[in-house]
Amino acid sequence: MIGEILASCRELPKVSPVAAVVYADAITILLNHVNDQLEANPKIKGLIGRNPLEMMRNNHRNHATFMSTVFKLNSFELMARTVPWVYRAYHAKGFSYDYFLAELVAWQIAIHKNLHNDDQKSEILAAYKWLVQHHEGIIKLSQSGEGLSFSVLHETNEMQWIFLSLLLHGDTQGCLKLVDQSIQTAVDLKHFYLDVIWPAMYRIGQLWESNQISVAEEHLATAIVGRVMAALYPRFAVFEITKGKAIVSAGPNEFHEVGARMVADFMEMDGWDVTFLGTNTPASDLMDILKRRRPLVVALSVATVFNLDSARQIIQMIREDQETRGIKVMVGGFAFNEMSHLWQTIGADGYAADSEIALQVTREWWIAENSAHA
Ligand code: B12
Repeated sequence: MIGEILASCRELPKVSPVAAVVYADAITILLNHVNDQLEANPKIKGLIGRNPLEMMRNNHRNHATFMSTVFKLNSFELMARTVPWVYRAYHAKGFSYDYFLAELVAWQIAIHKNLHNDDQKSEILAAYKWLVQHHEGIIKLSQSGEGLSFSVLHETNEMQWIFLSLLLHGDTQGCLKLVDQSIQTAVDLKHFYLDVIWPAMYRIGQLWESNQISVAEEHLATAIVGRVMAALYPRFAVFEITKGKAIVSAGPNEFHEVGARMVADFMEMDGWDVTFLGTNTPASDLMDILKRRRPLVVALSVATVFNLDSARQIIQMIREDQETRGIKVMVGGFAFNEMSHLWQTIGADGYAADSEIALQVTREWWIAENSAHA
């Protein structure tokens, strides 16, 4: 099924860069138009499962940013893999499947009325027509979960289940005791990050997505993980710096911190002089710090697919500025899980699926840098 859908979306005509920009520039107008149409629909309360209208508007905002990313990257595979997940997540919260059809029709009307150049309009509308035509197939995919990049689970181990259960009970002390007893060395710490925290957080994501835990419970789990990582950090932070400077960050509007923090901690343990900026760093501020610190590597974390385009823009800024163009850009994060080739599409120098592989990529850069200056 996913194979057929992917094959069919690859037939879609490419969206020209100018049409992608026109869509991005029109987002606010389109968004208002779509919201107005759906809010005027007499059946809207039933269609959105009596959820607050703000939840629907939020979906429209995410949709617009996401489609803008699809058009700018010209990646219809990204669209075909992500839209079933959107159906799945919102349907679990009570949105009916008919709502998506109504929404897609509203986008078509809004585009029709607000974009003026016929060629650009038809390039953009082709993607929406495809979505409407594949509505039933998308529902089936969302129900089966086939091909969705959002069901990554690692092999289970006992520690993972204990930790997950403590997280779900909101037991901060229990989590801290568990790590205190089981983590003695840097190797233990790495295993704990990769084999326990990482899969546990993915499981938390699945439980949230299928409405089995609330947003508050997900926030609680993330907050506990943050405390656990902070508690472990002083034990392993004093490492000799044997490599160059690195900056680890998530870009603008990217609020997922745990993965980026893992990469920062791993690199620090590997001898890098790491500056960890956390999340949601504005592009211009990132550029400033890159110019001041002149790192060899900048590591950018992208979890949400609609932030791929801002990562692309930052990479472009880094390349276009004489002072920063030599900096190696490594990317990673959940957004690349099933479509790792996207790192090339957005212009990065390297990609790693996890914080351990990130060390291999950056070690090679460090060796190359040293041999160039030897
Ligand atoms: C916690 C969480 C949040 C928290 C984050 C708080 C915080 N302080 O971090 C909050 C509440 C803010 C949040 C918000 C949202 N979230 Co959220 N969130 C999660 C959750 C449950 C866990 C994230 C996490 O900690 N993962 C654990 C880390 C270790 O995994 P990781 O980031 O993938 O990192 C590993 C690798 O990817 C890699 N890596 C990561 N970064 C980098 C960088 C480099 C350079 C390299 C080399 C490697 C690398 O290394 C790590 C392993 O070593 C995930 C579920 C999931 N599957 O991840 C959803 C998830 C990421 N969120 C999701 C969504 C949709 C959202 C929202 C849009 C929800 C909404 N409707 O508002 C917003 C978006 C906010 C934004 N603009 O960023 C979706 C993303 C779908 C997608 N790909 O687009 C997910 C997958 C949930 C789901 N199953 O549907 N979220």
